[in-house]
Amino acid sequence: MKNIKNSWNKLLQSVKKNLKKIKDEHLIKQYMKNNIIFLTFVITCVINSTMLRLFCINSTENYLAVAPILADLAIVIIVGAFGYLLKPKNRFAYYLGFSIFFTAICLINSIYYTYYTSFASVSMLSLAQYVGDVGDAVIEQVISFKDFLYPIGPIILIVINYRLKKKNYYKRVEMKSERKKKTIKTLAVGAAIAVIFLLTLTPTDISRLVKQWNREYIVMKYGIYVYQANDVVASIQPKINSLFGYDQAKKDFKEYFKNVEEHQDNEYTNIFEGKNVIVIHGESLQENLMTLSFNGQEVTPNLNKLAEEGMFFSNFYSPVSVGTSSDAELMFNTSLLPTKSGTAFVSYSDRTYNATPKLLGEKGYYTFSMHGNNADFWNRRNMHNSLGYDRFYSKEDYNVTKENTVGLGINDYAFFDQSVQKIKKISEKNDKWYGTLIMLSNHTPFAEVDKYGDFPVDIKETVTKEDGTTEEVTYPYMEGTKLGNYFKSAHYADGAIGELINRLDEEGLLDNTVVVIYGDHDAKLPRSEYNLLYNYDKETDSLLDKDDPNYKEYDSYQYELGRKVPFIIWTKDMKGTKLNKEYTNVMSMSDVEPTLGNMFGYSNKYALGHDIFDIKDKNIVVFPNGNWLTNDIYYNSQKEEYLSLTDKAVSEEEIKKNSEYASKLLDVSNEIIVFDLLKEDQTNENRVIENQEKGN
Ligand code: GP9
Ligand code: MN
Repeated sequence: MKNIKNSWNKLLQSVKKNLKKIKDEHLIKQYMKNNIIFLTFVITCVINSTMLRLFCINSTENYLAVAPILADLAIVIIVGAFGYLLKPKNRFAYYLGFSIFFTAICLINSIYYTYYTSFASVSMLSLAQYVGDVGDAVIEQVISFKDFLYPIGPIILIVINYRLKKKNYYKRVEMKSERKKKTIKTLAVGAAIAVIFLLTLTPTDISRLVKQWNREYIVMKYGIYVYQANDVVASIQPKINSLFGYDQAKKDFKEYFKNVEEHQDNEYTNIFEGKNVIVIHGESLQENLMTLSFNGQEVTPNLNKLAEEGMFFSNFYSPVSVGTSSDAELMFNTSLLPTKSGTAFVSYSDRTYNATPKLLGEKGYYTFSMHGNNADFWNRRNMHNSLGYDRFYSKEDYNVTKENTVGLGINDYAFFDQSVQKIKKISEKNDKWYGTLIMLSNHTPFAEVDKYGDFPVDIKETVTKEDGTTEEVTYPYMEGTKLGNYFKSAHYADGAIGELINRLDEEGLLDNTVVVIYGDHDAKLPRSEYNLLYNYDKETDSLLDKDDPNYKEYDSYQYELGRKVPFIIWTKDMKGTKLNKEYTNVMSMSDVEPTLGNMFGYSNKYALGHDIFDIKDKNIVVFPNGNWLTNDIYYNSQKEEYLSLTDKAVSEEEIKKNSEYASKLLDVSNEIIVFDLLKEDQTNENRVIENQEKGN
């Protein structure tokens, strides 16, 4: 104890002594005087990046954020440290070069943000060719006063350098060892700031950096310089992945499709040929919502009604990976599975896809997608083009106000309302169309409860007292829980779906249209929340005791199986027809394209999923982690254990066969995307058509 006290006192004394030395010898002043160019470089670069953030992202969180300033500071100091390796007279060129470079990053992002409400990516350099066409418009509408502020940084540097030169500032000689020492000391300061910054990061921050899809969030947390460096890495990674293994991939691909059984026509073949399509991408809509009511009110009355009147696939899974929403779109449209690393939407948007919009486009459909969020979220701006959509309507095309915003952006009601007006115009100009409407309001964290309207998720009971009078008793139940808030949010989103259907009908847009609805993935809420839902004890307002005979634990298998999402195909006149029923065979999002293809008369010969009416009860849902599900078994490949869902005996052989199939499917899907294997096929096909046209 005494020792600790002594060392502590010694440390304090030494700090005091050093501070006194700094004060007496005017060391700070001296340091500033000797490092004017370096300090100007650091300060102007950090001011530029901070200015960019403040101009672009208007949130209190951003205004108060210290973390991105630390990150910018660390990067700029570390880059600046290497300038000390040069002789004093040569340093200015180094700092000016980097100052221009950093300023360019801020300027480009500032202009890009004004135009696209998102930050720029080097992977979009290939789109630079289009700038020529819109150049004048960019200058008139996009470059604004604030953009002229960034170049002030390098200009200040030039002016200061000019003055210093006049005063013979660069005459002093620095030995090599002194220069090295300065570099190391400055690097140490940069590294220390970097460490402080790293301590502020949460696991979510790190995972978002890796995924690089929510660019605004990354800039807000890491600053623009880290964002841009990370963007370069994320853009190069897919190129590196595709450098090795092409031959093997091609071989696997050929082998796989050689063994795929040919599709057989069935009673659903071509039943919807020529009809218009509206696809509703239901953000975080889980199937179990449809089974729940609170105080006699269903959570999703509109979805339930559509399911009752249409074709309802009640065992439908969306095996998304880190790409969540975008993985759901990928599987839905291309019948492929998520990639093993990165996401198809962000890392492989330049690949060839045999996607539904493209295939229907070839059949004369006008295809479009609509989403109220930034077009660059999940890189949709590029990827929707690769999927073959003729037009992508994004935030830029909607009237988004503070009043109509919920969560990530425009609320589903306003989004659908404005979308219907656009669809009306589209339908006037095109006789066949296919449109995807991507919802947004029901997005995690489901926190804006006051905006969702009144939907109590408590238990209200009327109790008769001893004297014969009655009393209303309320038990909080799911009120105030994350899952409860999710129910409120989903109820709100479901209301928007109901209104959309009414609006479309009013405009006569349902008369020759098939509506397809899917939940993109589950709510991603912890299992403990479901335990409360199924084991609520009114008396104690908490979980039932585990020993209670009524306690039924929501185990990890139930949780996994409970993550299924709704899939509904509906037309306004389907009710009561033979199509109108519940379809219970297990089905995956990657089975949608072949299933719809069979009904609408198009086909992707490299689909990895199946027409559910062809494969029927033999289907296997494959998850990105190698788990799989059939009508009879859910298999957990990590734990190498399974849950039997029926009385049928499970054989080792079946487990082995299905596990091999799952792993093959994930490999082939990944290889198709990474090595762009459909491109070659497309090129060959085009060649055949050209030759046929030439009469060869
Ligand atoms: C973003 C929205 C949400 O525009 O589609 O994506 P998610 O976080 O669900 O993947
Ligand atoms: Mn989503």
